[in-house]
Amino acid sequence: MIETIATKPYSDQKPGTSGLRKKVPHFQQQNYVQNFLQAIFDTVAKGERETLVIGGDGRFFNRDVVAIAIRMAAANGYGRVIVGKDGILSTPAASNLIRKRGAAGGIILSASHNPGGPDGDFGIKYNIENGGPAPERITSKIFEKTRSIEAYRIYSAPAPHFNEIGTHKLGDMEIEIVDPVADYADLMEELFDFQKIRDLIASGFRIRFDAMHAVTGPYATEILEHRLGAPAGTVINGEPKEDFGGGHPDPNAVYAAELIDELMQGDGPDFGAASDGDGDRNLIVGKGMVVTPSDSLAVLAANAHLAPAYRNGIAGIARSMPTSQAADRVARKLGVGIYETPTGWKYFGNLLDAGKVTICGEESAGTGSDHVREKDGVWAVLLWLNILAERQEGVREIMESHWAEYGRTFYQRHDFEEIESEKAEGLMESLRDRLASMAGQRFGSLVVSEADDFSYKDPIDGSVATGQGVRIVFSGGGRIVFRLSGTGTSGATLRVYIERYEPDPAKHGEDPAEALAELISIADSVGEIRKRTGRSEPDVVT
Ligand code: G16
Repeated sequence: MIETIATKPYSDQKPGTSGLRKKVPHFQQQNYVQNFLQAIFDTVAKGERETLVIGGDGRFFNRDVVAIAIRMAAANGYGRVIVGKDGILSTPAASNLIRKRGAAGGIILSASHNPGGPDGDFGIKYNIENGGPAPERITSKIFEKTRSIEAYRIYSAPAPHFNEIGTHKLGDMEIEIVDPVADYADLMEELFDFQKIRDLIASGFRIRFDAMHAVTGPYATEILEHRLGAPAGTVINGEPKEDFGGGHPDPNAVYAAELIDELMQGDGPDFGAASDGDGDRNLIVGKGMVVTPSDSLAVLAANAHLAPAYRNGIAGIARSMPTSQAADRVARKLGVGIYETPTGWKYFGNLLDAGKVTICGEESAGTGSDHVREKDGVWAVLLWLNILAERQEGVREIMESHWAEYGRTFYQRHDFEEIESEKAEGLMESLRDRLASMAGQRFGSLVVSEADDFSYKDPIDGSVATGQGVRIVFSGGGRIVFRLSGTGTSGATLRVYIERYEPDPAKHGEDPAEALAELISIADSVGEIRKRTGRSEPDVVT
């Protein structure tokens, strides 16, 4: 029986960079989840008896919300839901299922790289029928609905267990519980030359993949160990846990330090990789070298033609604005388009759908292609492996020859976390106020050539996004970007992105902190970071 239950609106259900993210206890407030799901169902125009994909990264509260989403989908006219066994679906696997099964959309439960557990973070995101995150015009409608919601609809009977593959019914709705890994692994096998990678591994090439007790464990184990023949133990921390084993599933130098240390040993593995909570981010580590996400995007774009899926070349590259300009040089050389979008994978969707770009990437450890409409951690690892197998070179040799050919863009991101929101807003406001007078100003040895607050007009649907980050560009190619994160759950996180182009190969071996030292100190003075926040050091440098 369908029940209509009265509820009261919450005022804070505005989706951020990637869906609604809050602490678990916040989500556990009465009807908080139900309100947001009903607002989604009321917003998305759907025909009769459509299909909806449901799954998440397995973090604490995942199962409860999967069960609620199934019951509410049944009460909101869906004909079928496809649910990952145990409620598990990595974000890229969910994107693939939406596309493959012609679903109207999907509910993806994750707070990505944020920690989990009863006091950790949780998140709900809606993806549209192309498999990608809902664009702004939909998320803002969802937000509007949450502000005036009066009731939600739910099926009174409990949801069936979803811990075994099979089909069930709830009212008229079919519930299909699927293997979360199989379709995704098949897709990877279509894109890449698995035999070449198998041969590389059989020749003694050693891989270490850290799944960080998050969702990619089963995916990486199936693909690397079972299908590609890597020895057992290649995947570490491979069992997804509700609290990620107490860790922080963010594949960066801080939280993946153990993996990085192992790769810095002379007798360590040849290739290291890690992914995040929901499997869409990636970290690539070579022997003695961590590859920055911006460099990884540039190298993958330059070498994509070595993998079967991209053999005929790529149509273009898109990167988020704060991502380094290394990929732009590759696009120019290939003679393909380069697009600079605001932060957020949702901005790539239209470009991918229109066939303008094939490869996309972000400084926040995300790379992906037109095979799905999300960034994809395991895909990035496999494309790297395919390239390594074809070139028969190590990660370091590939990076060094890339820099020799294109020049090196030194890059760092400095995060200042949990700043009081007012102080962070004040800092951004003050920068914006000074933008008009900035061009021509000298800081140390550098002169500002242009400064603006980034805005973007989507070339496909004409929609405009403003206020996407303050850019200060210096003559000679240095750049500092300031923006506030849209994914945090407490206070504000100030992100400062710093880059400098170095064409001279003799200087490519420099330590990035040294190569960027002058810009780092300019960032502090121009941004008044210490003065306004009291912070002299960032919490995380990536
Ligand atoms: C999300 C978005 C990415 C974005 C990242 C960081 O990733 O999908 O596009 O780059 O957040 O955003 P911010 O700088 O606003 O915190 P994920 O992996 O968290 O879903």
